[in-house]
Amino acid sequence: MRPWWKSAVVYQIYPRSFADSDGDGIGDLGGILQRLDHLGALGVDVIWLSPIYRSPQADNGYDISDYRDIDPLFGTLADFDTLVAKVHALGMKLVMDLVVNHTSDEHPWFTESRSSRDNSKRDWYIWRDAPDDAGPSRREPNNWGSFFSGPAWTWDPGTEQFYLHLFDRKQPDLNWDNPEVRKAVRDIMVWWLDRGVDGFRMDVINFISKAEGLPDARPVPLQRHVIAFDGFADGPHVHEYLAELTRTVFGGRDGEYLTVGEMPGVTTVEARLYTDPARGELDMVFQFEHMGIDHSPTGKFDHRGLDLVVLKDTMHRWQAALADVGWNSLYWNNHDQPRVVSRFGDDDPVHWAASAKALATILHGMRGTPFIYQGEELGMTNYPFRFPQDHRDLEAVNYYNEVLALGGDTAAALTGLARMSRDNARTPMQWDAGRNAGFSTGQPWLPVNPNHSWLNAEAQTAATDSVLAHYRALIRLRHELPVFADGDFTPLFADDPQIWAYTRATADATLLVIVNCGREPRTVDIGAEWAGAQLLLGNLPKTPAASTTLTLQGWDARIYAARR
Ligand code: ISL
Repeated sequence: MRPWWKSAVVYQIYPRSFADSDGDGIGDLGGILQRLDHLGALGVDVIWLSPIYRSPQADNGYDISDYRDIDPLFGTLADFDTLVAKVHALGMKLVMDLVVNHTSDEHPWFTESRSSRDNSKRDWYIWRDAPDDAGPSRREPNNWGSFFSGPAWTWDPGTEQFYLHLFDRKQPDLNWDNPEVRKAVRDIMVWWLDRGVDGFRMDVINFISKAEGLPDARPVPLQRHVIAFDGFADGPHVHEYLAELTRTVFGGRDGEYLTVGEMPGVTTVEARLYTDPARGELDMVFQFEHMGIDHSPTGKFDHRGLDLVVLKDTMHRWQAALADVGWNSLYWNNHDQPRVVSRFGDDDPVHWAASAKALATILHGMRGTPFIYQGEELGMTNYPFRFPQDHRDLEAVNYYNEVLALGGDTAAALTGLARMSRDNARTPMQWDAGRNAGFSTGQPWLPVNPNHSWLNAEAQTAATDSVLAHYRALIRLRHELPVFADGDFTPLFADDPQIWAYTRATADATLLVIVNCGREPRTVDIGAEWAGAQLLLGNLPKTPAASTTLTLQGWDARIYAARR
């Protein structure tokens, strides 16, 4: 029997930016409760909540100081229990974000660990001596860089050793080679499952096993610190630790659960192993190849434009690689990525709606489990960031300060940030055309996009041809037609720089998904077998039935079912 999550659609909430019920300008659990009907009407099956645990909020909750409590910013455990009950009553499931590659430096485990070299928690984190004499120019134990600029090591003057942090210095990495750490993680997961949650999205979970001896990464010209994927991604024990976790947490539990591992740098070969049901590791992973194709070798803020053929090829390779074993997750957006309609679509007002629907059609037609990030179902766009002080995200702030300190091109840095900054995803959800887009009665922690005057949930709920209505239709199709979950995937026109097309087929049904990813109309020959095919969904008014030749308008997107 096919697992339930193969025909499910997941919706990600970034609680801080979703809905604010108490007027402090920061979204909260009360706000989510007030807006659950939006998700019920959309038809999604699962809600994934970005972290709501107690946290100093250095990385907006991806730095946890207590895994068994809710941050007062968001509410209380009682609010959480109410939320779980309401989500379940609406027939949806709730998945927690589990951030266990690292904790906050304010977690009691770390405060104990740093208190002395012989503390019982010392070995819960990754501590190393300086390789040379102490002094102001003391070298770090290796050349690894932090994802958020600078070295991945911070010196602790109290105990005179460095600790490792792949992310911010306030996010020290746990030492998963210590069985006590693995046991502690397991206990946290069981505690939340017992509270009623339906699974976990596991943050950078392919980073938990570091390479033996923490070797230097391959040097990169002009960069002293290197993001050393080969030093920590898909490390020597990661499969063993994940299988152990899954067995000990879910073994013997009845229920329908979902696990998805977030995995920067993961390859198709590794992803097959992680998601092979016979190995008992994870249900699906988030891969990043399609999110990297517009980054330049010098980093994500040096944009290199979109080559559609490369994007298609990347997505198609993942479709093929996980066709017989494993399973894909499908996403364009999350809280770390710029808005897809501005990135791979066309957010010019004339093309905005059609291109948002077209990108949705491409993704939701594929084999895998689609994830929708809040506001994506409205076609929310990037924010018009202009000034350094516009940015809140520590990644953006650190990057800008680094460019400034090195005497680099700050104007170029601002352009790069406007295009790629994670804050693009984090501006408040646009509920209506009113003050603060209906997000909060107070001052929002990040400004609301001025386009909420016309781009908002209320307007789109009332319209039958909105981006929102298109997402609803795609979700309904996935629920109704088994071919979306089960069908084979075959690309068409693979080398075409403007047409994105593929078929999905089972023994009983064949679909054609065909999209014009450009402004100019295109005529394509799709073959006689498609003549008279039934239009299941289109994104423009008056889309005709199929014929051997199709003329597609700008950003025209169609799904046809072959006649049998
Ligand atoms: O956005 C990124 C930095 O350029 C990504 O590389 C991101 O850091 C990476 O995808 C890992 O993301 C996850 O872990 C981070 C957290 O900041 C992200 O929000 C989270 O999704 C550290 O916990």
